[in-house]
Amino acid sequence: MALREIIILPDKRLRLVSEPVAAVDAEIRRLVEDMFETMYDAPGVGLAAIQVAVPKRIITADIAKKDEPKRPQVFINPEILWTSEDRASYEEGCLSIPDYYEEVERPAAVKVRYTDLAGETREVEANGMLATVLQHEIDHLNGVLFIDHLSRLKRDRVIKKFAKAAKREEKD
Ligand code: GNR
Ligand code: NI
Repeated sequence: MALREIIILPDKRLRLVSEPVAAVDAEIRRLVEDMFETMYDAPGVGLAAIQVAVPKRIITADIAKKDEPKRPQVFINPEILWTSEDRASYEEGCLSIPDYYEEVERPAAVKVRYTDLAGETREVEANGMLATVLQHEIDHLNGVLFIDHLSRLKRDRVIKKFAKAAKREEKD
């Protein structure tokens, strides 16, 4: 197992559309292990492979509370089959946009088809936190960030702030 570096804004790779996984082999299993280690270390409740610079359609998640046993979940090649009409609002954050949080409204429930670590096709109907996290992570697989769901003013402000921070880093 190994920690991998999480890429942050304005890294252009966050805008890539990730490629489907052809087969769940040893390399994919190693990547998933590293993603869990990186996600728990961060800590975060979800992680998309592109956040560790691998443009493959893989998500790890664990929405268990701190005082509960770990509940690791892996979603490979996830597809949203259905979204509810009713919506829910959560304060979202992203490990690739550190220390920035905003309310985002999304469908309250989703049905997702995915492949598990054994290579089996499965379906899950999620609501609450898991529904939000799945949508946030599937967005990452399509090069979409949660700030894309905010007003242009808010989004441009955040992008500008991270662009400036990167420039300062360059000079140091
Ligand atoms: O750790 C995370 N918390 C979170 C909170 C609300 C909605 C989505 C998330 S996902 C985020 C980790 C992350 O950046 N995943 O891509
Ligand atoms: Ni994120």
